[in-house]
Amino acid sequence: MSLKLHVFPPSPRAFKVMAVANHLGVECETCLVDMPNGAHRRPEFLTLNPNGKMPVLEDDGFVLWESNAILEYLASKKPRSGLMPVDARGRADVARWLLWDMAHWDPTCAIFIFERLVKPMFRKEAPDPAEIAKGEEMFHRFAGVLEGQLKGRRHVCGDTLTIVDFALAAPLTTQGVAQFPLSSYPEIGRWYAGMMGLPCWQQTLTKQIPAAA
Ligand SMILES: N[C@@H](CCC(=O)N[C@@H](CS)C(=O)NCC(=O)O)C(=O)O
Repeated sequence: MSLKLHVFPPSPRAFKVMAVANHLGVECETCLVDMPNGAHRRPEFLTLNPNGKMPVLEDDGFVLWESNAILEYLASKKPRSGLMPVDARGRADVARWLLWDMAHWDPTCAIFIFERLVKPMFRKEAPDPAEIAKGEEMFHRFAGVLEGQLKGRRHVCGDTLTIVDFALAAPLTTQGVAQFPLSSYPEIGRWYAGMMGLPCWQQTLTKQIPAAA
């Protein structure tokens, strides 16, 4: 049985798992989680993820939620891809950045995505300037960390592409609408342009519409 990915494609958290599966050539059946119609709150979805959140992966009875855990699992299917290092320090470095993502980067980017994309598009509400101001303060703090890390490195964990690059670059796919204050971060711009050059990135973007910029 092939893998199933339960996703709402406009979300960057869906984008990253679809892009990694695509990059690795891991065959996945995509099952739409119709979030605007509340599919993530229905009993059948809650049996997959009691948090009522997507993405969720299913692999022959094994159910996995949390997008970055899904990235690790997908990478484990193709250990020679290099997306997940094999040495202890390399793995610890990847763990460090995936945890940093969930603690800092993802929640920061989520403020812009929620205020400028989700609210106007799905709730017909205007962005809250106080939330945007809070997002900008957080963004400059953490984008500064990422910018420093990328200096002298092609990718976040060195010169090799890893799942970290997918995790951290995915929210930026919504830049056209979310408008992260990115102009003073040339290293992030250079690195993100490289991600956009990946065939899997472009293929996955076509599934993300209408959020893709
Ligand atoms: N840390 C989780 C976050 C998942 C998440 O918040 N997904 C959002 C969509 S992008 C969701 O399903 N939200 C529904 C809700 O909170 O009710 C992950 O990375 O998988």
